[in-house]
Amino acid sequence: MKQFEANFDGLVGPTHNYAGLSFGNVASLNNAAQKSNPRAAAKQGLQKAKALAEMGMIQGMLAPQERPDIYTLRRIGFSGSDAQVINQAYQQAPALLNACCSASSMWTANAATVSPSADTADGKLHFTPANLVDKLHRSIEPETTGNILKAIFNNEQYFSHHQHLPEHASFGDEGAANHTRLCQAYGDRGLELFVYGQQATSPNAIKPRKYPARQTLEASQAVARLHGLDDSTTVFIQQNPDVIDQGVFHNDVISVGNQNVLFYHEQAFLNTDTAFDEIRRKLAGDIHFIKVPTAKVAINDAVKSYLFNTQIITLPSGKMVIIAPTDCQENPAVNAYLQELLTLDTPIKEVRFFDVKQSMQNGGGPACLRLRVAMNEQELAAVNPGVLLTQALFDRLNTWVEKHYRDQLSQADLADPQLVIESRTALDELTQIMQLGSVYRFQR
Ligand code: SUG
Repeated sequence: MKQFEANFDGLVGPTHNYAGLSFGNVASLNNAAQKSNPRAAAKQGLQKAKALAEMGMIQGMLAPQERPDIYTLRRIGFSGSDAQVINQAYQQAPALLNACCSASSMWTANAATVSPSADTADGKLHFTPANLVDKLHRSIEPETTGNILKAIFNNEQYFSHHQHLPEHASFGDEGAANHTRLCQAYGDRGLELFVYGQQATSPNAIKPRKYPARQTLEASQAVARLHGLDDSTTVFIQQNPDVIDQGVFHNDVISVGNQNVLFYHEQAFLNTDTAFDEIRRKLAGDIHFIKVPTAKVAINDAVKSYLFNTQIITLPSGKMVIIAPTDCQENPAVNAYLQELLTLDTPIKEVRFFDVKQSMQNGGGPACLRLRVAMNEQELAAVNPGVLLTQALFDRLNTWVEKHYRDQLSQADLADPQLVIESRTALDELTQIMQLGSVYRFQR
């Protein structure tokens, strides 16, 4: 049976803005209060997704969430009409209004952890939405994320959906951003590598001092249990706390894997040698560890350029290509490294650059924008076809963006009650375009 790795990219929502909400994410803080361009952001994301589809990759889209999140604002005591709720929040607690307006669900690497059927005890493909408890604006995503995933992977014979983990710091879970699957062919049993930032139930365990470690070992272990992964093919490795303190808030900012390739910065992990020995033991067949030394790319350059938030994809021809943000091309050290990489004896043979700057300014590169789902032919046939990116869907989505999105949004604009109406009108139409049914609360 044929096997694929599909990418599901997050469609950027109409309220995309820069609110400086993510302490520990340098780009988010540096760009706080800049004006955003939601229309350009959505189009940049669509262009990247379409380019991958044109390369022969299976490409899907995940719908954005309903923002402003009026329900959370009501839950914390703002009342009256929707317009009154927005106005009160803006006057009394603008930071909370900002949190309820973020389009952060675009970064679908944080939507869920996904284990392909080849790895799980019951032979089903498993999904656990990430609870994202470390950040208020992200902690309000998982319920709708679960609804959207269930509307897309809607077949109990093949797909198993779990509830997100308990909403407590001990179970901080950031989804696929801290999870990599290594394998030979996509349909082979793989090794699932979970990268955590701290061990929450062990107060003396080593952790970062300055910035939060969003992912806990306890969360990673819980997801592995839920998905029915076997110890013999699962590895837990701690992220280096020193790099978290330099702005590496997710593992996918410092390492990325594809099939039997792990591309990583030499400072990415703690106890690298022991962990890599375990990986060699647990993954059948060859493995290519591509180490990027600090002497070639400093952590600061990796964080600014997102060299590791690249997508490494395998084209239908078998060739591996690295999909990088144009920010990598603009950084002399990183660009030089990428050109050198292509001359090294590794499976990565080509680099292609994409402009995703609207997302980058909030700390989201190409890899943040996608959720990987390795599937076989039967599973792919069971996916809701309304979300799979064809030329026709691309055209419809582009037209939809043109029609509904603003080309500028400032923090003050978030107080405009019209934004609620605009956003709901857009999403209502989107659920029809993508055949999602009623995934949003306003539709119920
Ligand atoms: O969670 N930024 C996101 C970026 C997520 C990137 N994802 C991965 N690395 N997989 C975050 O920090 C910024 C929002 C703001 O400040 O307006 C934000 O949420």
